[in-house]
Amino acid sequence: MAGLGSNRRKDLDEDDIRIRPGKRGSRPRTRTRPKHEDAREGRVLTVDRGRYTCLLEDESADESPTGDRSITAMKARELGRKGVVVGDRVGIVGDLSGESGSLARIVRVEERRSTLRRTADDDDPYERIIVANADQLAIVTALADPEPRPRLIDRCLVAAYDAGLEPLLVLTKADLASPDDLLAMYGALGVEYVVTKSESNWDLDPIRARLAGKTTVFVGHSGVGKTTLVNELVPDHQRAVGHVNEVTGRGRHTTTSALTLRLPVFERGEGQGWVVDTPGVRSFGLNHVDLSRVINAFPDLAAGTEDCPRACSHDEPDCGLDAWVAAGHADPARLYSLRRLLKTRERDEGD
Ligand SMILES: Nc1nc2c(ncn2[C@@H]2O[C@H](COP(=O)(O)OP(=O)(O)OP(=O)(O)O)[C@@H](O)[C@H]2O)c(=O)[nH]1
Ligand SMILES: [Mg+2]
Ligand SMILES: [Zn+2]
Repeated sequence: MAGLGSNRRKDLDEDDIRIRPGKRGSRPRTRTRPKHEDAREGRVLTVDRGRYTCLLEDESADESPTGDRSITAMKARELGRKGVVVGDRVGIVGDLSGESGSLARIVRVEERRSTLRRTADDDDPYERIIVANADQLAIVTALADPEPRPRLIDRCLVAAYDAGLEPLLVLTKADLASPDDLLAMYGALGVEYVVTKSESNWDLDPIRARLAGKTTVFVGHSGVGKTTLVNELVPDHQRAVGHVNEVTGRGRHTTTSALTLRLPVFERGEGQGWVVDTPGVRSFGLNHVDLSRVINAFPDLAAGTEDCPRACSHDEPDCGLDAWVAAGHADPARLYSLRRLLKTRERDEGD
């Protein structure tokens, strides 16, 4: 609601309109307001100053949905302070025509399957939910220009494991540098990866295969090429791309809001995929993350924690994992990688 004057807000708020005396104004509230059983389900595509762009999916659609409608909605007062974020499934009532100037109301937020959160840095108590209901986190890293920063990759991995999202390493700008060093660093973690380079005829099949049937959030520093890639994957929708400053090696934060786009279906039978392009981040604060959950992403090591002391951090002298690995039950490189991730909150290599 920020940024809207109170007069304007009144004009746009259907709740206000409803209680004004008028032709239909004396209708008892209980008849129109109970559980909103008539609410249509929509998907929040993007949020801009209290306005939510929501997609009402064509329920009859199969192979190539054509009846989708994108509408603008606001949060109904009854939702109070409950946040609505990109990716939320919401119940919407009111004017669902999608005509310009129309405004519907979000009356319900469905339970989230997943939430990807971050704090601006580790000292920041204020955590933001970046996206709800995603399946996969694409950690987008340029191989050069800007230089890869493994600290951010590690932090994003921890955030993905914490949120229960599958991580996917997307290494861009392979025309400028080789991916070998980075891949060696992440090999033991077994993280899925794709390597891309922009050229007149991109080979997008490997990344499309990884995105099919999932909702994937693209995160990474500014200038790594998130939007360039998303534009290529969703050619009908072109967002602005920036350029990387030659002096600082940084992008210019060209993208300023998260936006969900539907991927075209390329092969029959392939599930529908969605991508969420997000603004570049300088760092990925992990204040909210419970590090004891990270081990759950390492089943080969989690099986060896029985002899650990209570509340073991798995990065201390008595940790049972050293013996587990020494006995040949798991690859020492995996333990090394896990410990690097567990330390990522303390490591300060600058960003
Ligand atoms: N050489 C090369 N340049 C690329 C490649 N992909 C993207 N770029 C360039 O990198 C610059 C930044 O790209 P964007 O797509 O705007 O980067 P972004 O990650 O969306 O940046 P923010 O929106 O600021 O977070 C643009 O000038 C792109 O043309 C690539 O594979 N190779
Ligand atoms: Mg961008
Ligand atoms: Zn331990």
